[in-house]
Amino acid sequence: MALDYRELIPNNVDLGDNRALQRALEHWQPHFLDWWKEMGPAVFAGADVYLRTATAVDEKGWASYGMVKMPEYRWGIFLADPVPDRRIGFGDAFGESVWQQVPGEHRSALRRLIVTQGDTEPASVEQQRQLGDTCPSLYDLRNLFQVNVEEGRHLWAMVYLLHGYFGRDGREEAEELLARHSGDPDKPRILGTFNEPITDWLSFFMFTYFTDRDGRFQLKSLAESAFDPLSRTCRFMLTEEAFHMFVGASGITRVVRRTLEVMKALASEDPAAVRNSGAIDLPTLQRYINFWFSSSLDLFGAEISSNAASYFASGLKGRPDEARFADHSATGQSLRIEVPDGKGGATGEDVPMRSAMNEVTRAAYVRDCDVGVQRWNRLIAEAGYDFRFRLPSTRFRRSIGVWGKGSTDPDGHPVTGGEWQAKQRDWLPSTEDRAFVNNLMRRVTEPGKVAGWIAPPEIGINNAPLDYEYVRLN
Ligand code: BYC
Repeated sequence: MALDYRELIPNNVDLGDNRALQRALEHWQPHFLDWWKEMGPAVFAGADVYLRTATAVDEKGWASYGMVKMPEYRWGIFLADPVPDRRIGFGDAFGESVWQQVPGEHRSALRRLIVTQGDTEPASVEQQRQLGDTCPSLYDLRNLFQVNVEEGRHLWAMVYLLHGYFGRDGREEAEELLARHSGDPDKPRILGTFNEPITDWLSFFMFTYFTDRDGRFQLKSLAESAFDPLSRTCRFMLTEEAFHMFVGASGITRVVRRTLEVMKALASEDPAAVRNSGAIDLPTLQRYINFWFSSSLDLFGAEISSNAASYFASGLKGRPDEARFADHSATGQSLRIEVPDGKGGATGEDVPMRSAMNEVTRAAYVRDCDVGVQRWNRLIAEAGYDFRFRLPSTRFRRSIGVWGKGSTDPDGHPVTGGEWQAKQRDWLPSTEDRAFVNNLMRRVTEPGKVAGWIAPPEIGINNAPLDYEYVRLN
């Protein structure tokens, strides 16, 4: 279905037929634009950017590319096409028709899920707002802005659901999504990771690799929802999300490539020598991986969660790719979860499967994260070095869930507060690491040129050459 851009709010939900909803969203739109100007990209905010805009909601050929000023981006409301006679795919109401309206008994839980999802979208734009200042190339600057406008559109997607299906409460929640701010001590964003500062591009690539990937798994879970408008909007969001993870995966790959080139040229693996040559040494990259991976693990919630059990039972939130599971009721099954034994070790606890849904999703996420790690390791091996990256244990640096109280080392062995203090700088980016990385961040905006700490991309955007002027700075 082609998307209609003639409306003030582009949409494929027949907004023009629902005057009350249209007015409510047109009332919210200027608030969104004020927020974008105040909290969105701080540098090059008015530049012409080579952006893609959705033209259809199916998976093939949905994007058109052209020069757009970000505040003029056509943010809109796009839902994937309905699946005829769609049925609830899991939980107690398995096989019943999906819902086109919100059932009263699930109203508050659904609103909470939609608000939590919606809150992350503007949060990420806020976190990344200063990055344009230090872009390593016009290509990367363009990708940052593409990610930013799409996160803005994902916010629109959740605001549409709040306005369209939750009445006055929904409208109030939509205002609150613009009132909370990343890192604000009084009104922070809801989930921890979205309050972490992102002041350098290495963190941006780690975030788009690890945190956007959580987004992918959460959106897949919500795409299973019995509340069909939520399912349809998440299905379309997933097609946009894929690019964000490409930015992360290819970004880290390019950093690793550049580091290996420098190591080769120096004939040395010495981190200090690598740093002196303006590249990021592999142990520092490992510490950034440890930081963003562990932070993103918390986004899946607690290992044992009554919230997750009731979301599943009532059909609100399924498992990613639910159809792949043999049994969609998940009753009479359990999952063995490792919990601290209180004596410095771990012990297994059998948890009813429905209460362990967060862990099922987290485990799938960990496997997916490891794919990139192994790819980076192959590059290192091919270059002839023994160093290998690895994901730390899922117990490491957790704030949420059974491992949220004590501390462990990256292998997941509990450590005392003193040991943690002593070893932290080996495991996580230290103040010096951050200062070093931040110091490398210098703006490069000559078409085709790339900063010295990262290799050039392999191909341009939409078949444009690498020296294309992806952002006209004006
Ligand atoms: N930080 O019962 P539990 C994305 C809270 S990213 C702070 O385990 P549940 C994106 C939890 O709220 C995807 N608090 O929770 C990426 C609960 O609070 P209350 C975003 C946390 O409900 C990049 C309490 O701890 N989407 O799209 O099973 C760029 C007990 O926990 C955290 C979603 O998250 C945390 N990390 O699971 C842009 C999907 N984790 O009730 C975008 C919607 C948990 O005691 N959200 N808590 O006050 C959900 O499905 C669930 O809310 C969660 C939590 C999976 C997040």
